[in-house]
Amino acid sequence: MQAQQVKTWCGEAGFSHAGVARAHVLRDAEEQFKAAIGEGRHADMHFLERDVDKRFNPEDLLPGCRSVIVGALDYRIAEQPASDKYRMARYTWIEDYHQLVKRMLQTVVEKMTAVDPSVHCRITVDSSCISEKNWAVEAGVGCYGKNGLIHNDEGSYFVFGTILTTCEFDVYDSPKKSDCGDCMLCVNSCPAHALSPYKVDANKCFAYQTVENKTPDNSVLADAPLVFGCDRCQEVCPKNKKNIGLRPNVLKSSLFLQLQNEEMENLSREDFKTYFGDTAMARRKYERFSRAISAKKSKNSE
Ligand code: B12
Ligand code: SF4
Ligand code: SF4
Repeated sequence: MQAQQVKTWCGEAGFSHAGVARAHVLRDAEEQFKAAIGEGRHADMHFLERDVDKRFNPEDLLPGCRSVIVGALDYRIAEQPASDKYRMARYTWIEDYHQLVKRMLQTVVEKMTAVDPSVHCRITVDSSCISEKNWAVEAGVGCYGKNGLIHNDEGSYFVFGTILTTCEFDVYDSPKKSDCGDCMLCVNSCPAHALSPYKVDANKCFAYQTVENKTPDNSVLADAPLVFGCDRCQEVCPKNKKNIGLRPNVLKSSLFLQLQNEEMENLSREDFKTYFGDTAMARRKYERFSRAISAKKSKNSE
């Protein structure tokens, strides 16, 4: 199949960038990953300790896998949240990307199998153990940044999904080299001192503390820049300062952006469902949300 054809389909689905990597075992990345786990940089995310081999060998996840297609969705929208005290990470401002990106990739798979019904595909969006970050680099859709995220010319506000496929392509993309140069803005601006170049210590990272940690301290929730997630190391990145161009029409802003400070403070369980139900925040319970809001409210009133 022609790689350009599948990239065109990805564009039609709403992806800002797409690339195709030849499936192989990512030995270097596996070593880096094992080192990070060995140092305990994954905090309590024990799911990262499982199936380590499969993460870097797509054939373990899809027998006969020959290629990995990566779609990158730029999730910036023009709307801003009404609340200035209780803010959430940008990736929550739209429909939960796990569902959105999966649906977008599904349309690409349908077009591929219409052309060649013998092709097998498996879609991943944080849904399997595959390391989407590493495959994004392999497929040339970005490069490693010192803030631990993948960047391309337009910055880092991208989420990724992959299609593992038995399909072979006429040409393949190549990995891009890191291009941060001497810049250290993200490392020096991280409020949690969680960053050293290209490495994130999740134990300290506010994104871990506010989203993944099941028992975070109230003081940590109060100090975190955001109620849910953290964007500081992206906000300071010069690559993210470029103007927002035309947004893909797949992005719809979430209802919760309309909530004022007081409405956030008094949100009932039912309202939480109404306003946050379609966002990635709904993956965490209402109790978790209201605890974070209370911690921030106490800090604000000090
Ligand atoms: C666990 C996880 C987290 C954890 C740990 C973060 C981390 N840096 O690993 C926490 C909860 C903290 C987190 C936070 C966030 N996350 Co997160 N997360 C993941 C997840 C599920 C797994 C990542 C992983 O394997 N980490 C384990 C550690 C050991 O790996 P690592 O630090 O990435 O180490 C790699 C590098 O060393 C790299 N590497 C290999 N060779 C080389 C060579 C060079 C030169 C370099 C520099 C690096 C390098 O390979 C290693 C192994 O993969 C992925 C989805 C997925 N399945 O991949 C999303 C993912 C990485 N997260 C994503 C996002 C959006 C975020 C947040 C921005 C959300 C937010 N606003 O709060 C923050 C950003 C925090 C940060 N600065 O990284 C996106 C990243 C998009 C992007 N542009 O890069 C992903 C890809 C989800 C997706 N499907 O789009 N996340
Ligand atoms: S997400 Fe926040 S806490 Fe985590 S590394 Fe970036 S700036 Fe630091
Ligand atoms: S802030 Fe600077 S060092 Fe950090 S990711 Fe952006 S360009 Fe790289």
